[in-house]
Amino acid sequence: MPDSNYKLIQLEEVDSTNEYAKKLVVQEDNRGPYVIIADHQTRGKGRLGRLWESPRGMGLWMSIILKSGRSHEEMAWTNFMVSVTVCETLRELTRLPLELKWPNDILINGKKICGILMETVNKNREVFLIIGIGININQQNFPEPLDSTATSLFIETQTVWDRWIILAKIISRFDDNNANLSPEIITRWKSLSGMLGHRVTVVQGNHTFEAIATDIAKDGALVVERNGRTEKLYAGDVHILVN
Ligand code: BT5
Repeated sequence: MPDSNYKLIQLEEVDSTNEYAKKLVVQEDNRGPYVIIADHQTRGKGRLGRLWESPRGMGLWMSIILKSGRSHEEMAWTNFMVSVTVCETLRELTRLPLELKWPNDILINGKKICGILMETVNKNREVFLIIGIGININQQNFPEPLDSTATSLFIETQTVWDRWIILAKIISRFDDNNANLSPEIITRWKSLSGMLGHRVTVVQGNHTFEAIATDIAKDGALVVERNGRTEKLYAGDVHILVN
C-alpha cells in the first residue's frame, strides 16, 4: 500500500467488512486508520438492510475506518468524496465512461459497478466513520435479477484486473482527497454525474414520484423540481428515466 499509514487487515471470509469494522472500533484501543478487505462476504450489506452480492475473489469488498471529527456538512462532503475517489480512479485506470448517481452509486451505461455504504460508530464521545466500498471487478456474470442491473470491470473490458493495484490506487487518492476535503468536491461530483437535468423516479419507502433532478445542495441533498416546486431530498433511491 502506498505512502499512507493505513493498517491493512485482510480476511478470507467475513459476514460484512462494515460489521467487522464496527466491532474493531468497539474492541480496539489502537484505532487505525484501517483498511479491511475480504475475499468473500457472506452477508455483504447494502442500504436499508439490502444484501450486497460479494462472490469470492471477484471484487474489492472493503471498509475504511477513520476517526471522524467532522461537522454534519463535512460528513456529506465525505460521502461525495468517496464516490469521486473511486470513480476517478477507475476512469483513469480503465478509460471506461463511469458515472455517478446520487446518493453514492457508480454506474457504467446505467449498470451498477460500485456501491458505497457509510456508517458511523460512537465510542467514548468520539465518532468513527466506517466507509464500505464494494466494487465488481472480475465477475463474468451475475445471478438473476442482478444480471440486468449490475456489471463488472471484466464484463466491460474483457480484461482480468488486479484487485491489489486498484486498492492501492484508491487508498492513495482517498488519502489526498480526504486531506483536502472542501465543498468543491460537490462540483467534482456533479462533473462526473450524468443525472442532473434528467427526469427521475424517486422511491422513498412506499412513496414513488417523478421529478427533474436539478442540483446537489451544499449539504448533500439532491435538489429536484416537482410540479413546479423545488424540493431537497436527503434519502431514497433514484432511477434515471431515459426519454
Ligand atoms: C449499496 O447499497 O450500493 C451499498 C453497497 C456497499 C457494499 C460494500 S462491500 C464492503 C462493505 N461491507 C458491506 O457489508 N457493505 C459494504 P444499495 O444502494 O442499497 O444497493 C443494494 C442493491 O444493489 C441490492 O438490493 C441489489 O439490488 C444490488 N446489488 C447487490 N449486490 C450487487 C453487486 N455486487 N453489484 C451491483 N448491484 C448489486
